[in-house]
Amino acid sequence: MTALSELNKKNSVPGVVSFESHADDIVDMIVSNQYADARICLYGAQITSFKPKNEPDILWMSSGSNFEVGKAIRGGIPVCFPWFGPHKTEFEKPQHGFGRLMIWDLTETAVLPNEETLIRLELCSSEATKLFWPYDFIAEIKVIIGKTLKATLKVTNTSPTHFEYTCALHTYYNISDIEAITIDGLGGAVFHKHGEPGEFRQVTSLLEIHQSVDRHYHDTEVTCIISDSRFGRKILVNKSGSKVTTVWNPWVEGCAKMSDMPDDAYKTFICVEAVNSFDDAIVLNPGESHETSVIIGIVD
Ligand code: TA6
Repeated sequence: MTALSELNKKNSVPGVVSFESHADDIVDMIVSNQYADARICLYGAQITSFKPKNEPDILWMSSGSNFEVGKAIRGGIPVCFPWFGPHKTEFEKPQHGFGRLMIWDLTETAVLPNEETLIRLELCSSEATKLFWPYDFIAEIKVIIGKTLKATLKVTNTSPTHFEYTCALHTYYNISDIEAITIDGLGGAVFHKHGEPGEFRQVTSLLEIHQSVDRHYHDTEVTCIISDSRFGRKILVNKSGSKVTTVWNPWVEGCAKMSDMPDDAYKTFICVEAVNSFDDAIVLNPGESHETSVIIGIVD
């Protein structure tokens, strides 16, 4: 039996959860309930679409994204694990870790009493992960699809020694126009610019973006709101278990350097990411776990 037919046989829920082949070795899970429609790619445990009923997608996907094992998917919610950004010392190792480059196991699909849909995916340490990182671990992505989407990355240390990891739920939000949005919530927070020395403070309460931005805001756990004047909607970006919020848009010159997105793609997405890194790296003793969560949705 193929992986796809086995998934459909064992894990589909009639009218709610089904599976579709996206490309060789890449399977998408399609979820549809009374609240929303969503897609989750088992490769990378990457949520690639979340559409509350009668809304344009909250998540952005690049029309040029790869769907190929070994390459990252561009858009949705990439899971960066067990490091965020480049590896600290071994620069040949994959940017943002290997979590987004591996096929995760589906461990649960369930319909909750309130008709929300619960999905759990797991990545356990193996010979393949030990080529990149020597530790034993269980990483779980738990997704609850309802009026909002809740995604939690739970990492458990199953090694006999402690380890440190960094991570991100690197969400790409679908927006009408980068110059038509504001981000509320980061006023007063201290940030550093990616790869540059120095510390700055966000002076205005609303962040507007008119050029490339790659900022890591420190010591902030607040909810952000992305207001989109042209789409006439406000996106809720709530998080927990993360003290760093990263805001990224590469602008036209950055897009031009990336083969998996059109040059003008920067206009229609903004990344606002729940991050554990820098002074918020996570250290786990044997048996300990940490959870990093996001809740996204439309503000009524
Ligand atoms: O989170 C921001 C960031 O680390 C940027 O520096 C930028 O490189 C981006 O992520 C995308 O990284 P990727 O490896 O997906 O091209």
